[in-house]
Amino acid sequence: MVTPRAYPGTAVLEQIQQRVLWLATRIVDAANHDRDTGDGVKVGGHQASSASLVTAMTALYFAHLDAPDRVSVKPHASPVFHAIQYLLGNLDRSYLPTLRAFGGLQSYPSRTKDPDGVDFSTGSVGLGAAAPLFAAATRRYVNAHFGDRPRSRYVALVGDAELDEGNIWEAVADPATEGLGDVLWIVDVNRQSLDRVVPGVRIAQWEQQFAAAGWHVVTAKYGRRLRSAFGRPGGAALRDWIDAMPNEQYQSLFGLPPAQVAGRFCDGAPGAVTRFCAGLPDGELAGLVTDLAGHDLETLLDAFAACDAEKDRPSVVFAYTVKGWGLPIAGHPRNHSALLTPEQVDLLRDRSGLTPATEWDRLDPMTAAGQWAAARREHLAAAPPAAAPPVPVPGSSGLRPGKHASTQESFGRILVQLSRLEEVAPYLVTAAPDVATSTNLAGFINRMGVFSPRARRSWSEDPVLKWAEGPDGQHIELGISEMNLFLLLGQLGLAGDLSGQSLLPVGTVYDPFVLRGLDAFIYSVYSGARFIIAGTPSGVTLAPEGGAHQSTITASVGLELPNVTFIEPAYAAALDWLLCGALQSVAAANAGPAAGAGPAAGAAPASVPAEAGSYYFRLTTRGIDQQPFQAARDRLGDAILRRQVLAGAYRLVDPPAPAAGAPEVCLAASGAVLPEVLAAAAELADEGITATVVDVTSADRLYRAWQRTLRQGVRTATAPSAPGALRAVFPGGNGRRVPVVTAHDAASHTLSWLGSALGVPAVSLGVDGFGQSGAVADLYRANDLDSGSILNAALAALSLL
Ligand SMILES: Cc1ncc(C[n+]2csc(CCOP(=O)(O)OP(=O)(O)O)c2C)c(N)n1
Ligand SMILES: [Mg+2]
Repeated sequence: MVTPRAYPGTAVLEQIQQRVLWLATRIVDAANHDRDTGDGVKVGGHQASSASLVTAMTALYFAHLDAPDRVSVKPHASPVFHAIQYLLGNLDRSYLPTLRAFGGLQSYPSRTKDPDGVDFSTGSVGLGAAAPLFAAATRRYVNAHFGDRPRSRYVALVGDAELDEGNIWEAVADPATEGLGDVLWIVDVNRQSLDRVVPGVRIAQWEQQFAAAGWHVVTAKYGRRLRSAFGRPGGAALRDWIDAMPNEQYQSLFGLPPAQVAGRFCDGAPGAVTRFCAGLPDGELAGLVTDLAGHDLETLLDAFAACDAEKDRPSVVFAYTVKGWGLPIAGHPRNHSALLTPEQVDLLRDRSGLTPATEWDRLDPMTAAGQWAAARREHLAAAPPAAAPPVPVPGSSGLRPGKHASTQESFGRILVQLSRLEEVAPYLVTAAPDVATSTNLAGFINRMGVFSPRARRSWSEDPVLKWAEGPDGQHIELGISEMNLFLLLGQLGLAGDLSGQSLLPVGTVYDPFVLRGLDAFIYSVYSGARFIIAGTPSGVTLAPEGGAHQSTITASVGLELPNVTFIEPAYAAALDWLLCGALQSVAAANAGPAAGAGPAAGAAPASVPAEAGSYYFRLTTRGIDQQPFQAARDRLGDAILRRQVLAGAYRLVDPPAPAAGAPEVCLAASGAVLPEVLAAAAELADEGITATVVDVTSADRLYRAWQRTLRQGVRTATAPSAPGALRAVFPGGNGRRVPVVTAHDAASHTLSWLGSALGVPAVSLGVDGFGQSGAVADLYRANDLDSGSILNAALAALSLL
C-alpha cells in the first residue's frame, strides 16, 4: 500500500498536474477545433469543469490510489480521466483527438464504451456520486458471504452542484449505506454550477447534512499560503472576511486584472483587512486570496489520509477549487461550456513547456515525472477478475402451481423454491425499498434472513414473518427510495466485475414506482449491470388502491428500455420458466468473459435467448384460474410450449382454422386481463367467429424479433420475412388475413404495433388515462377491458379488413 508520502515530492506531482491540465484542455480543444464533423453542430466539452479537478485527480492517481480502488469521476471531468489514463499508459495516443467522436472517447465517463477502464459511468449528475456507495455496500455484502476480498476504497469525485440532486441525500440517508468506512467523496467546491455561483450558505448546510448522517466531514478550504497568511498580524481578520464574503463577490475576483483585485476584495471589508492588504506587495493579493486547498496537493493528500483512518464511517472532503483553474476562463461566471481560443491554447502549450510537435507526448521517461508515472502504472495495474463458472440455475424451480394463482404470489414461491437449491441459493440476493412483504418476498426472507453487517436481536414473534437480521442474511432492505433500489441492484449486478463475486440480484418494487427510480434504472443497465426487477402489483388491476398506485406506462418503458427484457406472464408455470431463464442469462453474463474455460462458461443455456442485460417482470396480485395454461401444456407438450413462452408468445386457445371466408380473429393479450380475453373468445365462438387467443409473455422479445428482421432487410436491401416468433403463433398465412385485437392492463400503445407486424387491422385496448379506485370489473369496464368490449373490438377489427 502506498502511504500518503510515498511520492517523489510535490514538485514532481506539480509537473504531472500541469501536463494533466494541458492534455485535458487540449483534448477538448482538439474535439472542437481539429475535427471537421461536417454538420455544424457544436461539439463541446468542459475545459473549466475539468480544470477544477486536475489537482484532486492528480493527487489521487499519482499518489493515493491502490490497484483495487474504484473511482467515479464527475461527468464533466472525463477529459482529466482520459489524460491521466494516457499518462499512465492505459490509453492509446490515437484516442486523444477523438473526444465525442463516434467510437471515440465518450463525452462522459462510460464503463461500457470508453476504452480505458472506467469504474463507474457518470453523466446524469448525482448518480455517479451515489454508485460507489452502493458498490461499497455490495462489497460489504460479498465479504460477509464469501470471505474478505482485498480492500477497495470507493472514491467519488462530485461537482458541488450535484449535491442539489435528491438522490444524493437518499443514498446518504439509507441505512444500507451506513458505516461504509471505505467510501470517500471529494466534492469539487468551485462554487459554480452550470448557470450560476452557488451561495455559500448551501455549502455549510451540506456539510451539516453529511455530519448528521454520520459521515466524517473534512473541509479543505485554504491552501498553505493563505493558512500562513492567517498567522500573520491581521490574518485572523483576513480569514473572517474571506469566510463572510458572499461567494458571488469572491468568485468575481478571478476574472479581474491583478491591479483591481484589492479594490474588489476590500469592498465592504473591515479596516483590519484593508490594512492587511495594503501591506502586501503589488499583485500578491490576487494569488493569495485565490489560494485554495483544492489546488494544494499536500493539503489534499493529508485530507485523503485523514479519511483513510476512518474505518467505520464514510468520509467527504469539501475541496475548495477554482472552476477553470490555471486557464484564462478561471472563475468566470459563464465558463461552464466556455472554450479557450486557439491563441489561448497556444499560450497554455508554451507555458506547459510543449510545442506543436511534442504536445501529445507522454511524460518524458528520462524525467522524474515520467519515471513516477511508470511506477504508478505498475502500482495501479489491476489483476484480471477471477474466472468462475456460471451459477447452475435450473430451467424451472419445480414450482407446482395451484388451481388459482397470481403472478406476484408465484414469484415469491419460485424464489423460495430456488432458495432450497444449494448450488443456487448462496448467490441469490433480494432487495426492496420497504415493500418486501407486500411484494411477496416474505417466504424468501423467512428462509434466508435480512442482511445486516452485525447480527441484531429480533424482538418479533410474528409467525408469518421472521425478520432475522445478520451478516448471513440475503435480503437487503432499503428505506423507501426507488432510486436507491435501482442503484443497489446496479452495483449488485456488477459485483462480479467490481467485487470478484457474481451474484443473482432480484429486486421488487410497486410497479408505478419503477418510474420513480427510472433514471437510476437506466443508469444501472447502461452501466452494463445485470439483475432482475419485479414491478408488482401493476396496472389498474390493483383496483381499489386507486390511481396513485396503478401503473399504465411502465410496460412501454420496459419494452423500450435498451438492455432490459420486459416480461409480463399471466400464468404461474410460464413465470417459472421465464424467471429461471432470466436468472440463467444473468448468471451466464455475470460469470463474465474471464470464465471462458469451459463451453458452458459465460454463455446461457441454448434454450435461453441470448440477451445482454437485465429483466423486468411486470406482475399482478390478481389470482386467475391456471387451467387454461394446463390445457395449452397438454396440447403442445412442455418442450414446445416452453420454447414459445420464452420466445414471447404462445396460443392459449387454438381453435381449428375456419372454413374459407368464415370470420376469424386473433385476441392477443398480456398479463392479468387474460380471463376477460378468454371469456370474449368463448362469446365470439358462440357467435360463429373463430378466435385464437395468444398470450404475449414478452412483447419485448416479439418486438425485437420483428425489428431484427426488418432492420436486416433495411441493411441488406432485401424483403424481410415475418420472424419465427410471430409466424409460429399468430394465425394467418395461406391467404388468411386475421385481424388482431390487443388487450393489456397498460397503455394500449404497448401492443398496438402487432397490427403492423402482422400486416392486418388491429384494435388495441388498454389503459390510456389515469386510474381510479373501484373493483376490477369497474375498472376493466371503464377502460374497455371487459369481455364485452373485447368482443366488440373483435367485431370492429373484422370490419376493418
Ligand atoms: C440529472 C442532470 N441534470 C442536469 C444536467 C446538466 N448539467 C450538467 S453539469 C451541470 C452543473 C453541474 O455543476 P457542478 O456539479 O457544480 O459541476 P462543475 O461546477 O464542476 O462543472 C448541469 C446542470 C445533468 N448532466 N444531469
Ligand atoms: Mg461546481
